[in-house]
Amino acid sequence: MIIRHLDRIAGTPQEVVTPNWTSRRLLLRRDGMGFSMHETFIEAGTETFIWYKHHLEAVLCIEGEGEIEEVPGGKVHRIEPGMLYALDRHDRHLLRGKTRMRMICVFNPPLTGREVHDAEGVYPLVEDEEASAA
Ligand code: 9YT
Repeated sequence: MIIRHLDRIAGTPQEVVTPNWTSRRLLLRRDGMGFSMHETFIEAGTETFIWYKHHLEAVLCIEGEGEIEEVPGGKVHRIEPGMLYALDRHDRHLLRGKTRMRMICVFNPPLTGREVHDAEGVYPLVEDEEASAA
């Protein structure tokens, strides 16, 4: 059995901080579960273009408000606590945080933990002055 706690992931390599989002990886490929599981915070006022070409992802909003826009197509869906979106077709999308959103994300196949630094389909459009790798 694997036991993890979010409080013990903050400040470790399993926490990735970028101008638009912060993600804490609860489970990764090496855990052997067949999926990875993340807590991701989307910062207020940010817009991020995301395309997971090689992964399926489901995202459940726990806190906060925002929206997801389908690309192409432009259809916009409101994100609020309880809303889930599943990218079953590797859907390209724009993710916008109106307030800071707390999301629980699951990936199949699981992330190894290195993809984000290789910009695995995540391209921030809005960045702070101190932009870092995303
Ligand atoms: C909301 C969302 O797409 N989260 C993805 C997880 C994050 N990009 C990570 O852990 O790398």
